[in-house]
Amino acid sequence: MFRKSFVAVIAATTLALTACGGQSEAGGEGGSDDTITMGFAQVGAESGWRTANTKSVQEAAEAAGVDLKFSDAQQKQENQIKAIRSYIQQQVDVIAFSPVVESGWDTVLKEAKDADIPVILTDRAVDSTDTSLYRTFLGSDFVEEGKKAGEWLVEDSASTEGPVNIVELQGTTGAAPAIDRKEGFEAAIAADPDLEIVQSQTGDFTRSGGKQVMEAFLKNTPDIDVVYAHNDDMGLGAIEAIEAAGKVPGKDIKIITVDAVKDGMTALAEGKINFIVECNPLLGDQLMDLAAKVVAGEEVPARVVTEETTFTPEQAKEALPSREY
Ligand code: GZL
Repeated sequence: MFRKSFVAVIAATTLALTACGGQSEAGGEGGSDDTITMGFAQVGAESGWRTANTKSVQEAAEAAGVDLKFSDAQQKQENQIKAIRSYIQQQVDVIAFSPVVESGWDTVLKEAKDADIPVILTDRAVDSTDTSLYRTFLGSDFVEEGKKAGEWLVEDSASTEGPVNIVELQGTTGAAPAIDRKEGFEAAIAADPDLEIVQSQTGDFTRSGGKQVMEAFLKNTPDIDVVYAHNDDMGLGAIEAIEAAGKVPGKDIKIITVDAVKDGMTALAEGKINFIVECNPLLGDQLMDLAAKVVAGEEVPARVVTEETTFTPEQAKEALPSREY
């Protein structure tokens, strides 16, 4: 709406200045014409992280006066593509989305480009080689997150004699965080030949998925020493399976996760998880700032990386009272 009315205002201004040199009439029907309309295609509601991310986007849109059209794709790429097409039809001013998987976006992103609607990637990236299909990517460095997890384990295992058997709960197959967190972790643990990933399977970033896969690992894999879960929710599911098997999570089997949402931080403070790498879901304000710049035709960085840290149990106890998510 902003773009069409912006042209109307220019036309009205030109006409007014030509005709009588007076103030321009704001174009458009009713309401303020400088309201940005954003179409946001969210992945789903699969985890505590996603819930916090959705809340952040919605609250930031409200605060910024952005008219937000929001859709939940229930973790299905075809639903996100449908949502993006509907935003193109509605001629929104800007489209933002977190691609559930890296591949298969070029066609619909070309449709947005042909409709002259800028696209902002938030949270997850796409593997398209044509970077003109989106204006910027706002989100974490997932390879770095995986490295931080692996580096902690290398240090923690330094005094351990013999093999350390690791089982890995991967995120959604084909998703950037799953691919990159695996890559970063494997690169870090390569430093210690005793550290070996003996099983690796997707739990789809959900608590139930993590529990089911961990139950299978416990049945078919003797001597599991460590769980590396690509997010807290799968780690929390693994805790349920480990306890049901009569073992003590955090002691008999150490657990490393990524995200640092409240439930994960609580389990960390209780010693059921041993280390968490933070992945910040509060992207809303940065997204709205980027959208305003992109719609105004201003240059924006190709990549905006979010700030994040790591937590031990002691640090979780200190951080929990003031945690925003
Ligand atoms: C990471 C995000 C991931 C979280 C999961 O930025 O895409 O998806 O780590 C969420 O909890 O489901």
